[in-house]
Amino acid sequence: MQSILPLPTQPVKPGTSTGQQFWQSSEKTIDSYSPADGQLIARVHVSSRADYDRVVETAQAAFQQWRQVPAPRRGEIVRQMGEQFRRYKRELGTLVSYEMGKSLQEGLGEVQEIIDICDFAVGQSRQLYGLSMHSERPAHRMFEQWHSLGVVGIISAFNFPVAVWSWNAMLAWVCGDVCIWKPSEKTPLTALACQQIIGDVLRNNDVPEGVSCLVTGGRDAGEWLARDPRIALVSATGSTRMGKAVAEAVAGRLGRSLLELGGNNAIIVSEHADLDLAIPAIVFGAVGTAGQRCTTTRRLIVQESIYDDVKNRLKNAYAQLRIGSPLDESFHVGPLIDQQAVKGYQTAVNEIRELGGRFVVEPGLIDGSGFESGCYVKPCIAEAENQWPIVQKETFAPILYLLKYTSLDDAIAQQNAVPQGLSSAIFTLNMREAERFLSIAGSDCGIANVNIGTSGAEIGGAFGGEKETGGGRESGSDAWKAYMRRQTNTVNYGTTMPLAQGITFEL
Ligand code: UN1
Repeated sequence: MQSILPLPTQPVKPGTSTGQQFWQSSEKTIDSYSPADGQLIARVHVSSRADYDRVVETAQAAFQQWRQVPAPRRGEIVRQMGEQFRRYKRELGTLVSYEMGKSLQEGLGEVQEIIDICDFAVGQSRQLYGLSMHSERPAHRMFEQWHSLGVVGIISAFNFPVAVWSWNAMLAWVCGDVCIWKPSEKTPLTALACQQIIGDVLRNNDVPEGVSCLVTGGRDAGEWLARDPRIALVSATGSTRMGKAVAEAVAGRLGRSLLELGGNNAIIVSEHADLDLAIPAIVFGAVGTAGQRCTTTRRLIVQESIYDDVKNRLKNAYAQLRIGSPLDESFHVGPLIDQQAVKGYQTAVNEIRELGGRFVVEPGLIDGSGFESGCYVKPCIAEAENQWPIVQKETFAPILYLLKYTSLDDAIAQQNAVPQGLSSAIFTLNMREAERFLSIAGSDCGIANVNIGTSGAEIGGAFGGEKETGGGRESGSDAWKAYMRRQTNTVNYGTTMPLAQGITFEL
């Protein structure tokens, strides 16, 4: 079958940003298959350890220059990158959809997130503020400054193959850092495309080689970054298992890590909810990106008096879902990333049945014409119990668990009783319920919404979560601080030498 995009015919090589793909990459390649149609769409060279070391050395040298470029000037370069992403939005969005399998609309939405974070970062480049304090000593000035950190390693996941990189990279760049990106081995081509898209901007502005680098590979390459003391910050997005390995390795050298890991996100539906708002939010949250967002709605905690009504409405809504090629905009749901993910879905379904879970909307694999990749599954809904081990886990698939509650306290307790703490939501028109959910006695997640689903966060807020989600915050608000080092400065402009805490030290 003919590819739908002009894709490379030769294996492509990673390296640094300006198109000089000169690395002696190993002969090993990653084969990227589209889950949409099962086609091999690219072979990408895997970086060898020698390539990696050369990338880090180039990045370190680039940092010495880049950190001296005034931050607003770095912002101007990021602004130009945003323009490039606007220009190539359709092409990149289509490639994201084809390589990763999310619907074209969501692929375009992902590129929109890149554009938005570019805009955000441009503004931020003029707002890298430090505080000033009043010194306790006369004729002293005390203040803080934020300095660039160094080389930032970015490990990203297949499900948001380009946006998550940009949340990290765009902020890191305005902060004066340089970046080495290790994309998921499941989506290497979208990463190469991003490097190409920004390549002209880097070249036209004489940005030093090594400000934006790419290394490709699997676990090895991630471990190199995690163990390498030359990497000042490792920002990792992915499974909790991967995050723990990264956190341990980085902590072992007292480095910094920023972790954005698994979620097990719930929506509480109160008897005071407007169900016309709730149902579409639940369905998009549960089946969008085929249940492979870290913000996917996995648990629905419904007040018992409206439980049957919600169940029936969801059944009706799921009956209308159209599953098929992500590139065809008439479909709502695309495939899972690969057949391994399909196995994960099947294992979870079996476990639910063994525990006595009842499917309200039946699961299943889809085959036949148009589904040759073997990656398409039916979104399903199971009546389950919160404490079941399978419900406690993040299964990256469109499986929604229906849970029941009596009092709001009970609902909040269930919502919090999982190891993860990324996103959460309540649907209610009752002000007391909403405020209680947002209070210290409410949701324990990094994101808590009222009358909005769990997924689809805007880039302007800090993104991330608590507990096994890893505690990191990316994207908006003051997440930029993670990419800089703080320095406290005290200057004595007087003629005496007073000590702090009133200590006298006579000579
Ligand atoms: C992720 O799934 O890793 O909030 C990121 C959302 C998107 C980002 C998800 N803006 O669903």
